[in-house]
Amino acid sequence: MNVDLNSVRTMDTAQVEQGIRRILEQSLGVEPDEATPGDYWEALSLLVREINLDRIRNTRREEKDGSVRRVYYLSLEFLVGRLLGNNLHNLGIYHQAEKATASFGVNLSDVLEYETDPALGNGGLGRLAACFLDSLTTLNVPAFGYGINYRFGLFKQGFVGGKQVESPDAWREDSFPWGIEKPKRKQVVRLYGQVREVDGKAYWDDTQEVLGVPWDLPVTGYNTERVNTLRLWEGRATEGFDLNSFDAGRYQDSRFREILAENISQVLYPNDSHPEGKELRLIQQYFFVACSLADLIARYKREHEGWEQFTSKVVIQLNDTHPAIAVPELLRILMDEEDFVFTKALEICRSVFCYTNHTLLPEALETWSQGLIARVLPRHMQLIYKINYHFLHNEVEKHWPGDHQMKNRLSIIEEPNNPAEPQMVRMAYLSVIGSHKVNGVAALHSSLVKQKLFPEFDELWPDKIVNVTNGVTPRRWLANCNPELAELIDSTLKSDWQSDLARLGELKVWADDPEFQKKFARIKRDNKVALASVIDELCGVKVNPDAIFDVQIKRLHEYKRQQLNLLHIMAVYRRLLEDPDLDVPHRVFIFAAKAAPGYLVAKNIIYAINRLADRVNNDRRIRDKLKVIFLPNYRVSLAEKIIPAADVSEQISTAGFEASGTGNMKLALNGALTIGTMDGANVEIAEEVGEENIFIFGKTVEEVSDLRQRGYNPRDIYQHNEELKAVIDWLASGDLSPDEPDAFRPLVESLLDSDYFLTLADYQSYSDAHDRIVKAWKAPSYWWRMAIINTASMGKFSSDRSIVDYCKTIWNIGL
Ligand code: 26Q
Repeated sequence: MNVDLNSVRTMDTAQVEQGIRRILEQSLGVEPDEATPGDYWEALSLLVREINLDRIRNTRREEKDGSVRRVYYLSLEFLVGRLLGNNLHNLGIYHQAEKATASFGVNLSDVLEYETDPALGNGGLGRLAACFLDSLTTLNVPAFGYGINYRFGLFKQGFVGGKQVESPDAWREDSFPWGIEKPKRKQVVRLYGQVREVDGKAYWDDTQEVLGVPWDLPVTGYNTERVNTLRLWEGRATEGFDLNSFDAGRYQDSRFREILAENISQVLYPNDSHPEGKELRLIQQYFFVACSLADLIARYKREHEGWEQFTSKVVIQLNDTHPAIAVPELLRILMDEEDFVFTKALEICRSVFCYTNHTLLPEALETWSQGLIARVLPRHMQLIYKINYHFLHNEVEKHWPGDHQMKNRLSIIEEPNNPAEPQMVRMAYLSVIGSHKVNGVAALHSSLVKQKLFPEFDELWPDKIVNVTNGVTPRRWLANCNPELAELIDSTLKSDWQSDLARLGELKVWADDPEFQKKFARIKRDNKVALASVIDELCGVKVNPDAIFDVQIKRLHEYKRQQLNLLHIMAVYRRLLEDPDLDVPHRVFIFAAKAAPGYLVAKNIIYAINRLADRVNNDRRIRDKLKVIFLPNYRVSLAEKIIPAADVSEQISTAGFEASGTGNMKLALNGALTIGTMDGANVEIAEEVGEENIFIFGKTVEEVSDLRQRGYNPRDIYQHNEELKAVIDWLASGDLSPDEPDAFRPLVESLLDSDYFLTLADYQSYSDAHDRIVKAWKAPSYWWRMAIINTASMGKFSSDRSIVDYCKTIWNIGL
């Protein structure tokens, strides 16, 4: 980038110490010797915040000339994780802070534990957005993230008798020094009302108004003084207006507005695979889109005259279809407020919007009923019809003249099979039609997006659908969460792998070196000891750090197949009961996962794993050879503790269902070996590490589709696989839940009656792959060679590489 923000000024230990003392005494009003670790956390955070604020001002100043194209990343989720440690690393003052806190007699890592995770996302999509902000800043790309400042993030998960219970997570009710309210940048958002047309011009009147107030989080990067901004909107009632309607005797109306405004940014919806058509969710989507577009247009107007340069200065990335209403909103602004004609306005939309697809699951594709959009956003519904008409009657008609079936198939409006059902608006089609590029998130996924999801669009616009494989930031997911390994790499490579992850490849020459292997293995063991104490603290179970730590950490979903893992563990347990002297390594199977509160089978799987864990962990007969752990309340900060300690990474989705996965990358980066299907980014991971360094099993996408075509009956497999039959019968017997014998009926029925995700079909192949793992573990020099090669081969999966790809193939930004 042409702005030079690359020279990092640092602080020495004495300056950090002085800063902490000043803030403790003058801002928090406590003496250093009376301060708690929480006070130190707050003081250090406030110190970092001062530096960030300075740097934000510098960044703004350097960008004022408006010479650059800014990236606007619109996402309903940003799972940023704890910020203090990350900021200290980025500022290059982590070690200074460590020494400074030590001089006060406190341990920095204890201090960092005080921060609550901002839980502003469900899982992969939200965490990806956070990794991308880190990389955008690190690569010096001018960027804003736009989202919602939810009062309650994703629910907190606890277990009662092994069953998931949810409680609200009021994450920012504790002190949160990172957000800075910007009341001057507030926006008014209109909802409901009706549209009048006068002389061909549309007027949207009688609307309800709510305020959006922004709240800025500074986004720092590695080795740069640039600070980008994550701007999160909060809903508030408009002032003054309420009294008017109150005077007019419309008390209901005024209360309605107030309640609506305050509800908008209250909660993050906890579903990640089955959108419900809830009015409030639609309002959330429009609310943050309207605020963000108004904000970025105002910024553009402060920097430029006229609209000519808009498309070369602005690019807007839609993180899935959740912000898709941005397309008709920008069209509305251009036509109704800026007097553009429709075709020109659409052309502008199409050159600024890009859309990332994260799912092929048909039930996860967003649709909204036409009636709901027409009521909440009447002008937008008109504009959606207008876009659709233009698309079908010009573009589709030109390519497939007279083909009415094709028009039906590609229409943004889905006609119901049953006329009593409503017409539905397909947000994915709206996004494709309104964007200039559409991308999938891994090579396999993108090719399925082309072939299965949008084949006609791909024919119509052959260059529109592209791939950008996901990535993860090596700063958080190696340097910060695994400092010992980072240090070993530093001292071995003597090059800056943190900003050029491909450099890790140079570690391959050490893969067979006994000394290096020893150090690598030692670090893994240290991390396992640390995780063992977390497990003891959270679950009250002691685990052996010399056992294989086999982890599956991700949202709970049938397609991710935690149930496959469960069935296999049950089989391992049975084998041990049959022969307690079996010569097998000790194994600890570790799960962490939240289930959507309304997803009954997913919750049933959690309950089954917990019941099994209870049984296994207390069975003296198997002499600690097997332990099963379900860590509660999975979140970014817990992932940071599990990932460095993992030996085996479970990536076992049904082929064709996991768009990419990013946990797979984080785990391999930290030296875990993958047991996985040929799905999502696993395919590319296998390509990078080589098939001899990964445990691939199960049906491929083609085999899955062949099997379905032939007609799949899970009962055939159940009848013919003795071990599998035995564990399913055991699950169905009620033995694991004597107080509730039918408890696992939902799971058992799902497996035997439909098994849509082919758990049984892949069982034997999965079990065989585990046998290969056990064999490999028994030959340590072989195991550690593989582990080192995994770490060394993850260069491709840096989110820096993903962002460079976006810049080149989608955003047209030179670096
Ligand atoms: C939609 C409408 C209404 C309510 C909720 C939602 C909703 C919310 C979240 C739908 C989907 C999500 C999240 C999806 C997600 O996390 N997908 C994952 O994205 C990762 C990043 O690309 C991929 O690595 C994963 O494969 C994919 O599952």
